[in-house]
Amino acid sequence: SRMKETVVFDRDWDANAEDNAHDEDIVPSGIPEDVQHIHFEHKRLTLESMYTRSKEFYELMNNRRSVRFFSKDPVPKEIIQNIVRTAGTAPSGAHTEPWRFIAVKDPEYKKRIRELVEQEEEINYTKRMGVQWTADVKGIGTSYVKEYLTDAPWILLVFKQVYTLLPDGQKRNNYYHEISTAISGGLLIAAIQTAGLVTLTSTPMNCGPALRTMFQRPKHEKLMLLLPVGYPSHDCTVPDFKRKELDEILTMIQ
Ligand code: IYR
Repeated sequence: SRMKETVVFDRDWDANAEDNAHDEDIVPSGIPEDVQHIHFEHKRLTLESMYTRSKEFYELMNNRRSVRFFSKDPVPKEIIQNIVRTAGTAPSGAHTEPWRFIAVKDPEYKKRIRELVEQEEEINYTKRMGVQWTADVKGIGTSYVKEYLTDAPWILLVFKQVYTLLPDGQKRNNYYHEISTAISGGLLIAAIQTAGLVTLTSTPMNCGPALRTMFQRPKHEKLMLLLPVGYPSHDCTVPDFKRKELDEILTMIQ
């Protein structure tokens, strides 16, 4: 299918890329067999507070929208650091924590990112995505021109690490690196929303290797997400989308 043909253009999403880990160079997980197990403290909430908190969190998250029009107003770096701390709490296969984040505020680098992404996206829109895909996203009103990349005060890059490189050059298997980093991305987005900021979850096709090189990151780190973070501009608009109803996403067996 066209979709399949398109995806192999992006080397960071190629499960068979030659810089992925291979069984022969893998050493065991770093978890000692005799790791201490400690008591897990947990304080139960009242049922009433569980109802309210779950509903309030849902309402907060339901207000999240993917935003493409950003204000240039600055956001303190400590807030970005807390957001990334939250992303780093995600569960991961064998506790490998296979993620790496880059937070870019430097206007020169944001400009370079924008130039690179726009250059690749122009090819994506005209050649790689194909007729069906470009038609499917037309209503969102996107194009290869991405002003938000220089307007937003921060750009966050999320990389997955396909293996962990140990100081002696050996490699440790990062089990489920893709889903682990994807979950971490979900927590990152929730943390951005909780902080009162907005973002756009973008996956710039074919930009991974160049962005990794721009920031001197190693080959086994693959770009998964690129998120501008900041405040929406005053005239920001979003498409009038509705979410699925609960019964369309949940089957309860009880
Ligand atoms: N990657 C392009 C096109 C695009 C693709 C999807 I799927 C969207 O939901 C929106 C846009 C871009 O970022 O413009």
